[in-house]
Amino acid sequence: MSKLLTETSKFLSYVLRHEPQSIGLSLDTEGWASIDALIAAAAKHGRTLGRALIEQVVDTSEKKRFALSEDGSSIRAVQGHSTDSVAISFEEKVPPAVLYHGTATRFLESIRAQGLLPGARHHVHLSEDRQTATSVGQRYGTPVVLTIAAGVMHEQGFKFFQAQNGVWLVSHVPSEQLIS
Ligand code: HQG
Repeated sequence: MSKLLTETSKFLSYVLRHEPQSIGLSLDTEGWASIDALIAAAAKHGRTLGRALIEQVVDTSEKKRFALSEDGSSIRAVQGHSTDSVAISFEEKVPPAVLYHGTATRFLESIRAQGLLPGARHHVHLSEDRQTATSVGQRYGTPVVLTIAAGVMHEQGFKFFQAQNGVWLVSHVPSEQLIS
């Protein structure tokens, strides 16, 4: 991916997930921003964005981080938010028996003690395959993949959601549900 696409993707992640106010942008509670408003707000803060570039970032994002509205007028990040202005109404879904979470070895002691916590984000992020989890864990150090008894948690009443890009979401994971 070109440097411009990567940089633009990082910028969009920042304003659509975390700090929309940093460029004076408003998101609705489902996370949508008007593309025209996004382009205008970015321009005011010295970043030239065009519709074509935005659409290219949406199309080339391997993790399918962003979605366009049906009429093409708005954009949102499909998961990963920390901003309080967004509360996406994800549809509940029955998870597979096990899900995976990639983390770094240096967090293990704390995770074994407290379980998995969402940190600044709205949910703990889980994946269906170990490979994705490994690459997620690599971002923070030596990766380690934890296996989560998602089926048991679901039976206990935990609500699971799946974002449009396949990432599984849950409020937290108690340490007893970490199988390995
Ligand atoms: C860890 C990326 C200590 C947790 C990825 C993680 C993902 C604890 C870090 C998405 C803990 C939070 C989300 C505890 C959890 N003690 N550490 N009790 N509980 N942690 O970035 O899951 O590229 O907020 O293991 O692909 O790493 O941005 O979450 O290491 O899907 O689209 O605290 O972000 O996607 O880190 O990553 P994050 P995450 P994008």
